[in-house]
Amino acid sequence: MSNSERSENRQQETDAILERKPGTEAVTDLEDRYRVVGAADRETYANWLTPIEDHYVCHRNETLDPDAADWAVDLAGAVDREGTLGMDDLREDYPTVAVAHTMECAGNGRGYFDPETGSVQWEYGAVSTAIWTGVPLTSILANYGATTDDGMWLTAVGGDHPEVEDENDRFARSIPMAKVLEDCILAYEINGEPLPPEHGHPVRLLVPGWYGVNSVKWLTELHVTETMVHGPEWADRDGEDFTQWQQSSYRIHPEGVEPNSNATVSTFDTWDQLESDEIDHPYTFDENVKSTIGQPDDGATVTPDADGTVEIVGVAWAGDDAVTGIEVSTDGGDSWQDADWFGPDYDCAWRLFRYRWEPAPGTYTLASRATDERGRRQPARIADADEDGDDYPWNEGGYAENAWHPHALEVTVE
Ligand SMILES: Nc1nc2c(c(=O)[nH]1)N[C@H]1C(S)=C(S)[C@@H](COP(=O)(O)O)O[C@H]1N2
Ligand SMILES: [Mo]
Repeated sequence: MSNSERSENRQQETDAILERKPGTEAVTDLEDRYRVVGAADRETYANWLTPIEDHYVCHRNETLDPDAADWAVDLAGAVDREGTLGMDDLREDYPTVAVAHTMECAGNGRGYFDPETGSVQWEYGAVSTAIWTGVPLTSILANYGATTDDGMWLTAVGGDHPEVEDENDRFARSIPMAKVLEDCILAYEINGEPLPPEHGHPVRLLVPGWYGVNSVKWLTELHVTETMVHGPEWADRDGEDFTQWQQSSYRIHPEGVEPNSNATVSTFDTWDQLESDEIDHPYTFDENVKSTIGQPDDGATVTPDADGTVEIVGVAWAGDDAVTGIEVSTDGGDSWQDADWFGPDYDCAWRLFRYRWEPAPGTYTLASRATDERGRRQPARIADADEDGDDYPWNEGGYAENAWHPHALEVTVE
């Protein structure tokens, strides 16, 4: 296949996803081969559940659409016996659970970085909340006698391959065993429907509250390992490189730095890693505290209700930590007021907030700012490339952005 044929294929694939998902719009980076769509509408962030039609999509290789009857997940590594799990085994031999999960692409907000970084220029649309149904990994690992001590890792591999001949990377992610046992599942349904192709049909790993990259789609292999994918054994396994998506991409580091490869790390919280001396270039594991206003829309002209108020509604999340504080500003961040939580409160899923605002006619800058259970609050801005301080660190990949100022919006009150 020629390059232009490939790029036409990608365009058609993205168009097919958009047709199935009318609530999304392309943010595709065909140059970098990413098929991506984000929520088309800010309204998505004034609702708790994201319909499948609005759920963002992000992956790099061809979208797979295998027959579920032919699919199997191989389990190997530190287990008493190796296994091959077919879809019937997963559905019938194990408990079924459903988990709420706010999935955010680690590149969500990348479009706000200045200087601009490479890859998909997401603004706020690469985050969604769904109910995912599947099998708790702890049941599968127990059944196969896996070694699940603290410090162990579970490595998951996707069935997708690069379409370009000189690239040999495979999509693999290693998850610390403690997290796997706590709440990870092999998911085969989203919002009660079988997974659509673009969300990983027929089965994916689901890592609640962690950046989307960890939730490997089209799951084909699981390995119980003492290290994450790292070193020659994984960098050249039968001519394929399983380390790239763990050790090179999706790491937070300054410009021009090749992130160092680690066999293991003992701190998993992304923000803790940013603050830790142990880890130079944090991995994008759990999601940083963040919030997005869903209503009113950016640029909207609003008419107050009969009682003179305008309702501001949004969502706030903090990965697998609880989001506990939420403030709203109607003056561009000069002053802040507490907003109220409402709606569901599940681990690893965002919470809805509302604020009743009594504005005089005029033009205003609205912003929201969330705080997690450990008192960590969204920083104001993304720092300049060479700057230290309290702002969110500019990083080459544009990852894990959670500053509030870039997300502010302008509203005119009649
Ligand atoms: N096999 C595979 N899994 C993958 C990816 C991929 O390229 N290949 N992309 C990851 C990234 S970067 C994200 S953000 C999430 C997006 O999941 P979604 O498309 O279901 O929203 O899938 C992750 N899982
Ligand atoms: Mo992503």
